[in-house]
Amino acid sequence: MKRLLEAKGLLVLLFALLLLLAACGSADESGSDDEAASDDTEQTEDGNDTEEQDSNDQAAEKLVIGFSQVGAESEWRTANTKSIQDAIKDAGHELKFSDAQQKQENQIKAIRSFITQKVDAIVFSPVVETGFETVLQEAKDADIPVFLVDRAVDVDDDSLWATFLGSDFVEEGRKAGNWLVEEMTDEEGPINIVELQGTVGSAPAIDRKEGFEEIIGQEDKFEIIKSQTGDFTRAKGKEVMEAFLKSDGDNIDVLYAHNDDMAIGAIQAIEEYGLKPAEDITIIGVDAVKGAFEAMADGKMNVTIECNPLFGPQLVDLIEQHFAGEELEKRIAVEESMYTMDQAEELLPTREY
Ligand code: GYE
Repeated sequence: MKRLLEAKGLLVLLFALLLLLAACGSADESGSDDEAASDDTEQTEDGNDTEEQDSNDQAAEKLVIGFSQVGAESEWRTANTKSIQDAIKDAGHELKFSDAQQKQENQIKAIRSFITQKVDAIVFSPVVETGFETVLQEAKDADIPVFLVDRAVDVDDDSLWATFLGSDFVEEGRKAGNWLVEEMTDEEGPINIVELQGTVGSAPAIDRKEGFEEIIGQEDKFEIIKSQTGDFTRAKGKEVMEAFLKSDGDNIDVLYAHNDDMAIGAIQAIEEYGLKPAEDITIIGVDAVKGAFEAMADGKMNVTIECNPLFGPQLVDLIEQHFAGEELEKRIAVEESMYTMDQAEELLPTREY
């Protein structure tokens, strides 16, 4: 019996060792998200390098996919990067990942490098809307389909991409506006709003502003007294909110932030200034990331409009459909919702991002 136990113990040990080795292997494979988009920082993640995976891979064609991501500026982005990386790897395709650090020139460089490397498909989340015609045309000329994700480009020729999968940012702005109008029904004006915009020239900054203004513009009592970019980051959100408070202090009734990270940075600034976030200043964010749920559960933020980043599996399905010869819709929307402070505590444990 003792022998048997010893033998069993050995087996368990051996198994643990094997697991450890496997874990080390995969840790080596996964690169950090915030490296620059130069050729030498691109990471290749081959999810199909074991026999076991080969046999799981059935008849599906193994694709080499280049992914030019915006950056690592927010909680949303981190969740989005992981969702796409995991989905590509899990499907057995090879991923070449490039982080643009919110710079357009890095993206153009990365896409050109994907073209030179003759990838099968390019996944591209453009930092800003304009200025990508030439490089998109180069991809088309090289016969490489481009899958736009998350953010759109402002380019007339829609033959330059296979499809665009992303959220409806104008609608998100409208949702934020409608929530505010409802919330302030009994309040008399003027209601002074400060706005923290996302990255200048980016689709979500342009569209979230437009949708929000469309709704609040219908009532005279609302006024946006200050509007500036916080580049979608906590640090910038805090810094700009500090400036708003310095110039307009007790006059500010509402903060509309184009993402939760900037709202969270601004909450810190408001507290340091000596006001109560969500009480003295109503706080609206967008994304519905965990950090916003935490802030809402703490009574420091009023509402967040959902923008779902977890569309990696949906994207991989679309890429595979394309290579199976199916015609794709040019625009595919991600479905989303809205969450208020009173739902935060209950929903926080089940939030996936
Ligand atoms: O809302 C923000 C991120 O493009 C939808 O980018 C995305 C936005 C998201 O930095 O947090």
